[in-house]
Parts: sequence; structure tokens; C-alpha cells
Amino acid sequence: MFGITPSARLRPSPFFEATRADGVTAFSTYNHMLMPTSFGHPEAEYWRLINGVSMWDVACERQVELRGRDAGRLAQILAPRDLSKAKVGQGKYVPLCNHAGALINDPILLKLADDRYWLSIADSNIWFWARAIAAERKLEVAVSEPDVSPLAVQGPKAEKVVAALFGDWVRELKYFWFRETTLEGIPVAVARSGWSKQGGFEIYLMDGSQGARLWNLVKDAGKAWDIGPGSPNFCERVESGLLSYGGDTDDHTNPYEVRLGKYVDLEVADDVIGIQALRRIHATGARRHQLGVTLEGEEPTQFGFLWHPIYRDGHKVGDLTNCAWSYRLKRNIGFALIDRACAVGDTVDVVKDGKPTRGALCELPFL
Ligand code: THG
Repeated sequence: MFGITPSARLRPSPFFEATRADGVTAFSTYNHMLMPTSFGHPEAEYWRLINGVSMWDVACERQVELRGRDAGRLAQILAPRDLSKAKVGQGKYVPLCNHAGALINDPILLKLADDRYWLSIADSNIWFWARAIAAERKLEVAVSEPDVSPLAVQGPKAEKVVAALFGDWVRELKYFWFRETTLEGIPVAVARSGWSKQGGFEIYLMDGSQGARLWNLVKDAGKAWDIGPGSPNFCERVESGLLSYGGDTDDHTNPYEVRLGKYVDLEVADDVIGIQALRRIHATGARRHQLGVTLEGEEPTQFGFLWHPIYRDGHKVGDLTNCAWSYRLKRNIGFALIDRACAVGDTVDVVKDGKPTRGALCELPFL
């Protein structure tokens, strides 16, 4: 469709050349990087994730490292989730909020040591945010972006591939837990995690010069299970109800509106950013909530990039924040960020280009 002008602002992924060699056909931008989004066969890439194993360049999930005496304290000030019981080797999904309680990122926090953490971030600049907060709170902590790049291995056969590479110990890893190790001399951390509900692992490469080597080692080990290149899969994540920060949120979306309330602990200390606002929102109830919408129609419809307004009984009640053709449900499905007066079972109209499409609200996830 169009090209990409090279610039040092678009930071290269260590896996970039390997994905080019394997036929990448589309990218999105994420944290000032290019993230592969297609290898030209969207439906085959989907079924490989559902039935087999797929490997993804998600180096754009950058790490923000907190290091020093106050690293744990800074992590807790940034995250309105109780981190006091987090163990070394454990990861946790943590909403980050601003002072008004609005979601500003939804990283996975990895505890590498008592004085060393990574925030594995979604698409917003938490490096600036963490540095500013550390300075303002006069904390003894260095905030940096280390040379760390995740490679995801996802799908029901991912465990076989990752065990073939690293050994049977990976089978015992609990969700979001990780271990630092090496693969033929390449330093990595192996975690059970990833942005799909099909199971899998992420291999955090800790030496950017070894991207092509790591990619090819995973590819070779996966041959026995017909591994292939893929990417965070739009259809699967909509079916599975996984949130895309920035895609499904706006600048005043709070965690309660997007099903992340279970990751907020209201009893954390008063100096945690956003907690006072979150307590108020929790007491009065959020204005909106997130439900699924199943649209009428037997054919895939392109809803494009933008949110689309949702109407009930002639009044605007919210927005459709994404929409995918579900290969398993054979329907167009999406997420509604919608007035809390709307409920499962309600009939709504989604308006695109002035034309309404009938839909029904349902629980998330779809599958
Ligand atoms: N991997 C890594 N970093 C990331 C992502 C990732 N950073 C950005 C983005 N993805 C963070 N967002 C999410 C969102 C949801 C999940 C993981 C990362 C997730 N959620 C499960 C769920 O919602 O059911 C489980 C959460 C839980 O039970 O704690 O997996 O993919 N490295």
C-alpha cells in the first residue's frame, strides 16, 4: 500500500531482518517501533495460533527497568495493585493510572530481584513517567530502557517447542512467572505469558545483536510442530476479550470500565498514584463498562481504525472500540465501551458511515 521512511526515531527490532526474510507484509507502530501484524495469510495465521504454534516479534513491548534501593517502592507508587507479596521470578499484570485514575498503560511487572524490576509496557511512554515520578518523590532508583526484546511463542503446541529448546522445567512455570537462562550462549528470560488465550511463552532476548540467531533457533526447534511466523492476532484477542491499551481506551478510561478492577487494591498506601481517585470511582461506580457486541450479518465487515458510535433507543450510549470477523463464531464481534445502564441482552445499533448495523450486547470474553 505504501512504504516506510527509515528514521532513527523508528527503532529497529532485533528480529526485523528475520521477519523480513520470513515474509512480513504489514506493520503497526508501537512504542516508536514497527510491530509485524501480518505475514500475508491472516486466516491461516489465526488457525495456526488456535491449533498449532506461532512465533511473534513483540520487541516493541519495551522494558522499563527500575533499579536501585527504591525500585520496589517506585513500582508500588506507580501501580495501584498490591505488590508486597510479589516474589523474585514472578510477573504480575498491573494497571498504571494517572492521578485522576485514568489508565495510562497496562504492563506486566517482572520482579528480577528485590532491587530490580521490569515494566513490560504497552504503547505509551512509561519511561518518562517513571523517571519524573522517581525525581519528584526523591527516590534512589535508576530508570532505564535495557536491551531486552520479547519474542512470543503462542498456541497449544508452544509448550512442546519451548520445552524442546530449554528443557522440561518450562512445563512447571506458572502463569507470568519467568526464569533467566541462556540458549546456546544467548542470554534470555523465559516466561509463561503472551497476548493470547491459547497458551504460550515469551522469550525475552537480552542481547539485541542475537535477534536473528534466536529467531532461527526457535524456528528450527518448532519445525516438528509446523511453527510459523505470526503476530498478536486481532481476531483471537477480540474473541478472548484481551484489552488493547490505547485501542480500547481513551484518555479518561479507568480500570473499572475495562474489566481491570480486579487488579486494583484499594487498600494500598495513599501515596500510590491514582489510588485516591480510584477509591472515589469505586464508591460511586464507573460511568461506563465494557461488554461484547455481536453484530448481525454473515459477511466480514471492515470497521477500520476508528471507534464507531453505539445507539440504543435512538440515544448514543457508547462506542464500538474494535471489531473483528470471528472465524470461529462466523460473526462480526467487538468490544463496546458503553454506559453502565446498558446490559447484556440489549439490542443496539452501531453506526458506520451513517448506516446502522444491529447488534446484541453480551459478556466478554466471547470464547
Ligand atoms: N507481553 C509482554 N509485555 C506486554 C504484553 C505482552 N506489554 C504490553 C501488553 N502486552 C500488556 N497487556 C496485557 C494484557 C493482558 C494480558 C497480558 C498483557 C493477559 N491477561 C490475562 C487475561 O486478561 O485473562 C491474564 C491476566 C491475569 O490473570 O493476571 O495475559 O503480552 N511481555
